[in-house]
Amino acid sequence: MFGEPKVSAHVVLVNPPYPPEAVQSIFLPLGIGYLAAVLEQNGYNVDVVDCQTSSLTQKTIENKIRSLNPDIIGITSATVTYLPALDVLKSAKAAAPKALTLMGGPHVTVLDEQAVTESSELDIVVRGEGEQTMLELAKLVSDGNLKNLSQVKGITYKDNNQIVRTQDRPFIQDIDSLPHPAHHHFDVSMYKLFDVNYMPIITSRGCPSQCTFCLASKMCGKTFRGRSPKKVVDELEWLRDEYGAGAFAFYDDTFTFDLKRAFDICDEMQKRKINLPWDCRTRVDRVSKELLAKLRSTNCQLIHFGVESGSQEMLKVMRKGTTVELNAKAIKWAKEAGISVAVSLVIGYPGETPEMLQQTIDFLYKTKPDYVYMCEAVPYPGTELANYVKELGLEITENWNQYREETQVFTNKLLPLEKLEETKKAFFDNYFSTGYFLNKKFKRDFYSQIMARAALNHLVCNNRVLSWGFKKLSKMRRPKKSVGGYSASKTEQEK
Ligand code: B12
Ligand code: SF4
Repeated sequence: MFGEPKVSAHVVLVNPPYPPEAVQSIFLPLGIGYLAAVLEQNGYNVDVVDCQTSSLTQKTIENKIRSLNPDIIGITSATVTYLPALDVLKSAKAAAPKALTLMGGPHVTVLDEQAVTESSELDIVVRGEGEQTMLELAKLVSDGNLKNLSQVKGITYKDNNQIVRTQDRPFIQDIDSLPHPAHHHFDVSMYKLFDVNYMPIITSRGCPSQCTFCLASKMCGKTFRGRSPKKVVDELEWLRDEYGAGAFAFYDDTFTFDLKRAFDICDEMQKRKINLPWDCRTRVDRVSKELLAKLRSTNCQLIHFGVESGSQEMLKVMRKGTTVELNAKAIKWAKEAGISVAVSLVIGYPGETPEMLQQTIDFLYKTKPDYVYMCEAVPYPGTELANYVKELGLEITENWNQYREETQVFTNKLLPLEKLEETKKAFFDNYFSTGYFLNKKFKRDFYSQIMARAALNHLVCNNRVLSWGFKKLSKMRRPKKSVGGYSASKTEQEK
């Protein structure tokens, strides 16, 4: 059904563009990196098209795919990149009509049936972790044996207008068995920040927590699967030696979930003299004073805590399993250990009132984190929050392009959008002061420079003269994209 038998299928993996209205936050896509790596390890020929670092039009994507002439085209997508991914599929299928088209990632893992139904160009959705499934599909295509599709776990496809959903694929138990992601397919200089190669790494998969707004456990399971400290530090060394890494972003859901493993990784980093700056993300109930001191001793300069709210009631509704007190304590401990703290917050959650939001603002003034992400509560498909919003009958958009942290996609009558935006703006106007900017600027370390840049962006946007001068300057440079997830706010982007 999908082309001639091949000795070894040629696979093209595509990272779709963001919708034009979204913050263009670029990062090295680890999912594609892992898929490319396992394919190459098994002898397949792989090309990668990253539409986020290069401004490709539909036509250029089509031409590129035509020239590559693949047997399989695999596209990744989150909810925000789903519609652009469908557009890419159209071009891809026009360029290579016989190629088997696949889509994976968090959006289609949940809305798999909808995806194969609404897109005639999409042959198969790959649900959840994709490495093994990708290999099995590449093998079937290579052998010209697609009639055995139903044997492949973790996929959804249409067969004679009937949707077939094979059984879920179990998560990979030994994630140490995975190769390093195939970074050679990317121009790593595109992800530089302040001339530093800021390289991502994931050292574990799975999150046992069940926060209502998060899809992590649906993607990677409820069981924490950690890589061994030796393998983790092998990858850090490789990133430093092969890619000139100058700083590392540990993108695990909860890097310190297993405290002992976190200590052991630090020991291994010390033993092998990896002393580059790094940051990680974790929960406030998975750190101790001792651990924070240990992280700092290996040059951890920034820790991101999922604080979510300054209202105990909201933390309970979000099933965060933490307390306001614990949040404050963890921030204090990290700062005492000499680690900068970034906190992420979920605002506009159903049931949140202006008073509760004010509790969050008060919490920030009291605990003084070094950086703040205020993310709108976005009901991503598959989350408990999405079900809750539906149950409450709240008005919600299904324009997936809007599903990003700076956009409100449902109406919270208790906390109207104007009030939310006004509170948020007032907070950032105060927080990103000239004093904040100078303080970070003079610290000179890598992460302080990122924070100083964010403050400067905010200050410039709030000042008409500076803003005019900046626009003139930026027209002379290439368009600015944010890197590594440190996005500018919506207001900054729009001005
Ligand atoms: C790290 C991370 C980031 C990093 C990116 C790091 C990186 N270099 O890749 C940063 C901070 C930049 C980031 C940004 C955003 N993120 Co994020 N992120 C994560 C996190 C914690 C881990 C993702 C990851 O790298 N996993 C490891 C890799 C190996 O897995 P993967 O990418 O999922 O790919 C695997 C499978 O999905 C599948 N697969 C994926 N694509 C394809 C394609 C094919 C063809 C096949 C066969 C298989 C396949 O196989 C891959 C290998 O197993 C997840 C939570 C989670 N645990 O999933 C959230 C998560 C993915 N992020 C989320 C969101 C919302 C965002 C943002 C939209 C936030 C925003 N700005 O508004 C942005 C935009 C992301 C984008 N462009 O797609 C949501 C997505 C929900 C959704 N339905 O869209 C998640 C699930 C968290 C949540 N809130 O629930 N993120
Ligand atoms: S928000 Fe963090 S702790 Fe909560 S489920 Fe998601 S990854 Fe786990």
